[in-house]
Amino acid sequence: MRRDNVGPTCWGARPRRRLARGLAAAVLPVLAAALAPVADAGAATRHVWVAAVPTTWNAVPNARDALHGASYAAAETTFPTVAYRRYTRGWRKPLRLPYERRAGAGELTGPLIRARVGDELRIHFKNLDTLRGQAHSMHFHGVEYEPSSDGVWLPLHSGKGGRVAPGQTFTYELTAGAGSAGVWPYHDHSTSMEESIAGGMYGALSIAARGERRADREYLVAFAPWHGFQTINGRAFVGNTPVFQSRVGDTVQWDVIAMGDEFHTFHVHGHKWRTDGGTPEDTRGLGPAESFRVRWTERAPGTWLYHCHVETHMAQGMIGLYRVRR
Ligand SMILES: [Cu+2]
Repeated sequence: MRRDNVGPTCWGARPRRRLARGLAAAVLPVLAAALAPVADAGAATRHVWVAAVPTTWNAVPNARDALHGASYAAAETTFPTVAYRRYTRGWRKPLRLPYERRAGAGELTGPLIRARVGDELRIHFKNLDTLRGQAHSMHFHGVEYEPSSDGVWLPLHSGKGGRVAPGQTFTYELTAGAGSAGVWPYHDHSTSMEESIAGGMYGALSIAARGERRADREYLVAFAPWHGFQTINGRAFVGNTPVFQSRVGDTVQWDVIAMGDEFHTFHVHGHKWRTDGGTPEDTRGLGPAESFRVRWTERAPGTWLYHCHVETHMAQGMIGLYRVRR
């Protein structure tokens, strides 16, 4: 099992550790010799517990659009909704892992789910929607699965995973295949998908290639509309959207996804990255359910803006701060 991924992959495994250690001491050298030429010997099965839960979300908690000097009443920016939340094993307690906190994920936007090429993912989903009492699902981009784990509602074709009723559970079985390295969205694809996505039922998978080192800093930028605002991770305007932090010398990775009906252009001031073909770039467009990640080694201290460069979106909140310390 890999240890480089932040956060436990299986909760409650501790009591079995001593037995496992003894077994490992006896069996591992034999296995290692047998499997030495196999590249994916480090692959893991990662269990993730997620629930759809009612919540009340304020996209503008400081009540201000600082750039335009406008202010908002809480009633204009706060609405009840249903969102994905990570839980401990068996959905006992809500959980937000440290890397999710640093990435600005796991609040309105669902958990940032990390894996590595070769891993198996078991996403245990429970529908706790007592707000609207609707069915929900999880549909994942970029990974491999059988139709039964597609999480899509299609009459006469879908199984239980496409329409998980309130109070019910379903486990999606996914594989991070050879082409899965990168960042991918997931979202509700059940009968309630339009209303659910508009309310925040989406999130990101971040899948590392085999042998790839994780960046020192990883940030999530989820572009989506919300009740007339244009949000990043469910927040609108500088002072509400995530403030991402790094130091000169850090490798930084930006995970960018878009949900909803509109096209966006991701832009970071004072920085460039390279396309897969090697061309320098400082703005990249994406449409609904598209996603990408960009990386660079930080060399530019200061306080910078990141934003969607569709100017009406920027004016409606799709803008944030990026701070680089020396
Ligand atoms: Cu935009």
